[in-house]
Amino acid sequence: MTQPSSILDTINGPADLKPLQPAELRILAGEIRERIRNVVNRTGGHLASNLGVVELTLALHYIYDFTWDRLVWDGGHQAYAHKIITGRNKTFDTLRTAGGVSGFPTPQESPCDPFIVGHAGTAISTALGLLCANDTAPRPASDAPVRPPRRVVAVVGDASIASGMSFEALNHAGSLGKRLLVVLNDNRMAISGTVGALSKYLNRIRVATLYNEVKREVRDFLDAIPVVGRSMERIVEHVKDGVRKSLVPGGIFEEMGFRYFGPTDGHDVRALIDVLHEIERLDINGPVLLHVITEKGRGCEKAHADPRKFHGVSPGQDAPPQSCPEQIEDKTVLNGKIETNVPPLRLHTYTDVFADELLRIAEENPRVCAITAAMPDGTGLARFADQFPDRFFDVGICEQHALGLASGLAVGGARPVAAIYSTFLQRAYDQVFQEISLQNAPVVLALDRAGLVGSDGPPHHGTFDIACLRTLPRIVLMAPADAEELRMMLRFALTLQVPVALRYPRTKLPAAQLPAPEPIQLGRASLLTPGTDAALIAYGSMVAPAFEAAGLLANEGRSVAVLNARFARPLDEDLFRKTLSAVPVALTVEEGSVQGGFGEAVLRFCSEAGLPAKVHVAGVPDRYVSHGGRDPLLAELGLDAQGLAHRLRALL
Ligand SMILES: Cc1ncc(C[n+]2csc(CCOP(=O)(O)OP(=O)(O)O)c2C)c(N)n1
Repeated sequence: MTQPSSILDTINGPADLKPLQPAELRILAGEIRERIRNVVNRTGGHLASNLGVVELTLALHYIYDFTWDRLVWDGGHQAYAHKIITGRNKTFDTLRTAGGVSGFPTPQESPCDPFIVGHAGTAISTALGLLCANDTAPRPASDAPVRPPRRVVAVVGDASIASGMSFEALNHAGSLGKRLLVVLNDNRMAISGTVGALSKYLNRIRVATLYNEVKREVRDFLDAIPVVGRSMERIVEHVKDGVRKSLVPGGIFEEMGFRYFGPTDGHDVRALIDVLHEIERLDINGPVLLHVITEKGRGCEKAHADPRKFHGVSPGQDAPPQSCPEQIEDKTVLNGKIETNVPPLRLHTYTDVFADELLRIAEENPRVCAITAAMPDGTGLARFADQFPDRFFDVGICEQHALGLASGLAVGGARPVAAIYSTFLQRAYDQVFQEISLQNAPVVLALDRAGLVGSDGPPHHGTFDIACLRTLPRIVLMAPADAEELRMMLRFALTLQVPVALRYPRTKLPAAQLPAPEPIQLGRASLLTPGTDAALIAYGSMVAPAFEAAGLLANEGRSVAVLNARFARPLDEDLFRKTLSAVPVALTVEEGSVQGGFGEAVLRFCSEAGLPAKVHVAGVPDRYVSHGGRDPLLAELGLDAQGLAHRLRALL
């Protein structure tokens, strides 16, 4: 029998950690880091956050049994070590590849993952729900083995804890008084630096380096101060309270009903184990917050030195990536269409083009502002932040506030552009309704990553924005077919006095040469190719494959019209009526959910207008699409040129 060559080889599940000594756990931490680095170098993925939580992960699994207890990772982008320990080491090489291990927790892979997550700020709420569910569990049979109550642990980053939902959950948990354990993983970073007042507060705690011991001494000291007389008693109590708050770290959490522990060195596995033991020994009857200080990118020199660049990396990357994995997937040289007077950057993606054009517009118009919810790099706004710091707002992972702020800016006369990933917009649907649509606030929503995003998979695919937004009155929905059209649409959006959502995909700029775009007019589509056998009515990123599909069919002697819809709302009823009167069959195409999307709008129009054409809808089907490369996923769904041609052939 071959001997295991490392401690990691002996870890088949969390139970194998229990016999290890702290010194062995330290060695194991190093091995896990190596493993993460090697795999992520091949597959791409979130690097810096994962390297930062290795000891914390080991300590949590050492103390608890998460096949019984529950561990909820906020955002889930830092769960690689957890995956490696919980039986997924052997398959970890397939990380983020089609059919392989997901980059995020998922119960499909392990009973140790209670939720599929990818969006930040949710862990404290869902963990609290799990805890409350414990109370509803049926009584075990009298002869069943007695198990301790499940411990529920939420690990949340210092950026995610500042999101609205986290605050709502802290507020609730503090009042419920249940035994929730929140581990605040404080590395001072979101993807870029953490922003906001809470971040400054945490920084003060770190700088103070006060430990629980000190805290207890302060408490004891204050409690020992004698008080004389009733009115004096109240005054002295106020003074003591003030002193307590100024000296004791974590006061804000204590005020909310949590017992605060820390800050603890999150890379000292022994200290972590000790503090967790202590928390369990004290048997605290209420919520506890353990504040752990970690370093993003720990153990990898480059990632440690520049965690912003190494939040995520693309495959094959020991050299720094250009941005986070949400941003970099497809790399290609600039297609010849973008000609600019100011070419300092090579523009690879729609994100680059959006950011570049917004800068130009902002130079011309001092009322233009840009907003991001913790994604200055991913949305391309980092340059805007440098150039126009007074007109740039990074609000942290607070999409709801981002759109509330945008509404206020717009109503106040500014021209806000809120750049937000399609999937994260979902968090702020009510703000799009009340603060934007109902007010008729002229906010431009720049919806990046609209469509399939690739390896980040289901929590990140941006496939619901068309369906969500289409239902709201007033809002104009548009999507460019190529980079030039994106520039034109962004400029056009900022001339409108109504809300606009402009969606563009996470991909390289299309290689297919589309005809030069005509000027943009509200609710006007563009006929790219006339045809009599069928029509392809495509929206945004699907125009290029539709155009190519029509070319393939033309080679077979079929005459297929191609319409670049440009707007999903309002629709170009005149052009649609004309086109759909001239062909027997049409196929709408969108990189979004077929349920309630663009195609359904066309279907309804066609039916109500009594047009003879039979309209079919192509798009993302009514299920969650897994992770994998964007292009293979599109091909799998029949949304590439071949697939569209194939579908139309069948319809003809
Ligand atoms: C609702 C939402 N908005 C934005 C993101 C994108 N995002 C992924 S990780 C991350 C930073 C998280 O920072 P923190 O919670 O401090 O964890 P760390 O990565 O530093 O460990 C962001 C903004 C997200 N996942 N969810």
